[in-house]
Amino acid sequence: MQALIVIDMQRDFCPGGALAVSGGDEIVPGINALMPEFASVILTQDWHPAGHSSFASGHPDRAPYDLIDMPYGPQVLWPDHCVQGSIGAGFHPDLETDRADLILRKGFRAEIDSYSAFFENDRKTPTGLDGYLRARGITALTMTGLATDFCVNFSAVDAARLGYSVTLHQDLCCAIDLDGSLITALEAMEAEGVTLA
Ligand code: VGL
Ligand code: ZN
Repeated sequence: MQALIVIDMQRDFCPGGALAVSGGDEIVPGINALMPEFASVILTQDWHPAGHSSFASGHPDRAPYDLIDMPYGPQVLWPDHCVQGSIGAGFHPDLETDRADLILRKGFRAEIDSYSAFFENDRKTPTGLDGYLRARGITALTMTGLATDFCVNFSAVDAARLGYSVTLHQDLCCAIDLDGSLITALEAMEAEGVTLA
């Protein structure tokens, strides 16, 4: 059984949003068009409390996109984005959310970020998605959404390590691309056996 995973197709990651990925909105029609081909459609939603520890605004001596050391490892500091209940945390208005079987929220703990749909950034606290997929007999995942080099990458790598058959739909993803992070991410996914399609 195959699932389409749509990562973080939220207003804040689209042009005009707080952490806009250039061209991020252009993949919405293609994602919608792909939904009927899948037995299951799962959406993720980046969902941070105000003042989240990944927001540069809470680190007075730091700027957005700085890399800092957190107790769980390195962490990029971001502009405030996807604050729980805000307009920016909502899905892109054209995304067909009705088709979703599950909307998985992540990044809701103030002290730790969660790029991956499977584990928080300590790479070991589970979100519960693995259990959900296993319980439903879903074994193959096609990954789409934002951003290719962060949340899509971490989700695809974790999924491959968990034993899923993973395909990255490259045309239906879009990258932030900080200092070559896109090429690094593509190499990481390939090394884990993710099919780049
Ligand atoms: C994301 C940075 C911060 C993403 C989420 O969805 O790729 N990137 N939070
Ligand atoms: Zn975030």
